[in-house]
Amino acid sequence: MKNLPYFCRCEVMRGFGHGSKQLSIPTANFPEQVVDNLPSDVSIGIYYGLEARVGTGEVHKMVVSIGWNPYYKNMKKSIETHIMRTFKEDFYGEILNVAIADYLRTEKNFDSLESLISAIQGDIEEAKK
Ligand code: ADP
Ligand code: RBF
Ligand code: MG
Repeated sequence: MKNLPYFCRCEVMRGFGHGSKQLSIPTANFPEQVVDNLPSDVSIGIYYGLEARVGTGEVHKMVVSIGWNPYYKNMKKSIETHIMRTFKEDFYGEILNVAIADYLRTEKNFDSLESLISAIQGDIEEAKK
């Protein structure tokens, strides 16, 4: 993937409302135009990032999922960023900067919500390393 690190910057939109926040893994979703402009060699899958920054705030580690979320059978491809820190407030409409550094794994389907969550927690541990 010669386009890595891949930088993108756009406002945060409302996502599919699957309740990621209730699972303690909220994901900031980018608008469709960001998804449509992804270079073709940035494959579907889960990545970790060097940088995630909301507005002019601090820089944090992150994990990002690029794909169709097979567990939820989404019809639309999405780019969802989970920033590895706790925010007091939502930041819908704010500009989010991300630097997608490297690939962790392919997107998978799971037979339970628990297995999806534990896979995501595993990604977060990998990203920290
Ligand atoms: P949606 O379906 O609208 O994307 P989520 O449950 O995924 O809803 O929550 C995402 C929203 O939560 C983000 O758009 C952002 O405003 C907020 N948020 C709070 N903390 C975080 C975080 N650590 N990482 C990503 N988004 C966060
Ligand atoms: N969705 C899937 O269907 N399969 C996956 O393998 C998958 N991996 C993810 C990894 C990370 C790090 C993140 C942040 C999300 C992932 N998702 C995956 C998306 C997930 O289904 C979505 O964020 C839900 O809204 C969580 O409830
Ligand atoms: Mg989301």
